[in-house]
Amino acid sequence: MKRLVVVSNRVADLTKTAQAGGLAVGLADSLRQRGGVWMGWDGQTLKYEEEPEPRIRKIGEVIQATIPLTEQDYAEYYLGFANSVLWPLFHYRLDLVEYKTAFLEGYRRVNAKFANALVSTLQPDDLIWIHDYHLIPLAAELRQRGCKQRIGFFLHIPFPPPEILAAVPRHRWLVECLLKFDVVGFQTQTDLNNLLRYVEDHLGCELLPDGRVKTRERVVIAGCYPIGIDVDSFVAMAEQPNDEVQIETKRREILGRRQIIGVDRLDYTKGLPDRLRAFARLLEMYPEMRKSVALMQIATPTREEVEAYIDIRKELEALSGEINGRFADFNWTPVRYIHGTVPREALAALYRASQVGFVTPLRDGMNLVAKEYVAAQSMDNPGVLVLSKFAGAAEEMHEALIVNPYDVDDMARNLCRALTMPLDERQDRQRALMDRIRKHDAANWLNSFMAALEKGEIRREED
Ligand code: GDG
Repeated sequence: MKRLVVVSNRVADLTKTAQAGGLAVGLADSLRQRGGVWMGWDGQTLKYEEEPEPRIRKIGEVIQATIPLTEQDYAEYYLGFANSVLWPLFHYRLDLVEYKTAFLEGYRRVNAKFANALVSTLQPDDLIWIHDYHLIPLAAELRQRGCKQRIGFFLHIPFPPPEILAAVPRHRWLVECLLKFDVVGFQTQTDLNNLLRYVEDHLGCELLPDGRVKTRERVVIAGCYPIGIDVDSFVAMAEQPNDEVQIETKRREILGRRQIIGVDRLDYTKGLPDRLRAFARLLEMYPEMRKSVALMQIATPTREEVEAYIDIRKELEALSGEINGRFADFNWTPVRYIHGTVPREALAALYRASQVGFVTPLRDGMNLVAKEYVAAQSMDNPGVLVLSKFAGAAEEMHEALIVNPYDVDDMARNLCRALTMPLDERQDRQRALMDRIRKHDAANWLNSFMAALEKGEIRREED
């Protein structure tokens, strides 16, 4: 078996078995089994003139290679081009893009640093798999350094339509960089179609009947590989009794109250303000729901140095205060807003104890929370997933109640429908959703991408 070399902005902590997020778990498991290399930034910022050698650690069969960045790299590459240009742009938020030439320079510089660090560790037969928007130019940098290995790329976030992409300077260069990979993977058919439209209209590439893209120099596999979760391990976690959650659930049961749950990184793409407004609208439109339901919103802090993230935090704190001020009673708090991180086991138990999973991003690559919520439900009495049509997950999870995250009334109506749905309908939907998330689980994601990278296999849509 060929050695797998994974590169991502940050590396997962392989000494821990329980990690947050499907990417870390899926990749860590696979790397542990087949052995390989994982390279990324170590999270440190240091002052240095000459690029330091990567720090190598061997954990079981996995070699971890990490490099530090300078303060300037962190500001221009990470906070700058990656998170103030590409993140908002790829989520269709042109209004939040803050472009500076220095950001682009920092982005190219750090990708060159990654290439320098990586090239010395590579073997001729390696398969290289690069992850996410931070590292789009990395294949181009590696090719310049003579790399002939097969290199794949997976984009975890959406890929925007050409009309939006064209708003950022050097958009053509970005897409040309993508075409230096052998395999380019997206979460959904919509993202893939956006790329295909760009390469055909702006770069004059030929789209071959089998789905590959022919450029002047090479043929690239562009495909859709929806990411999934490790369903069984999540089911097992949700079935583990969690004392604190159980006590809280009993209390709610005695009072005859239901719970709606939202779990997100505190990001402006996740549609949190309108989610809270939709909950308030539910209480307005259906007064009988007052005191019989509460919203628990867990919002995990993230990228707190970027201006737009400071704004969204303030907005949410004000909104939850406002809703509670307006509707709360001495013995009922409608919104429980938690600005923090909850342990993964508690999260699974909370999903299971909630009658509605409320997932309403304005735009999302996939959204693993939607899949985790379904995996955590019991078949005896499952909850209902209310899901934004703009989450990548909506392309597969048709049996959720699909909503428009910009339409507060639509969300409120669907919350009411979820809270009053008969048991047999909930069970039918749960069965179908479970089948779907099992079919598109973490192992399937990994194997289908690896088949393309290793053997050049092309994924058919019905796979
Ligand atoms: C990107 C794309 C794509 C959240 N809060 C806590 C916590 N989490 C965990 C969730 C879930 C993960 O973090 C979030 O994953 P998502 O997929 O929902 O969203 P992003 O972080 O934006 O991920 C996304 C994903 O990459 C994978 O390709 O699906 O579209 O944006 O696993 O459970 N975990 C714990 N405590 C928390 O408070 N333990």
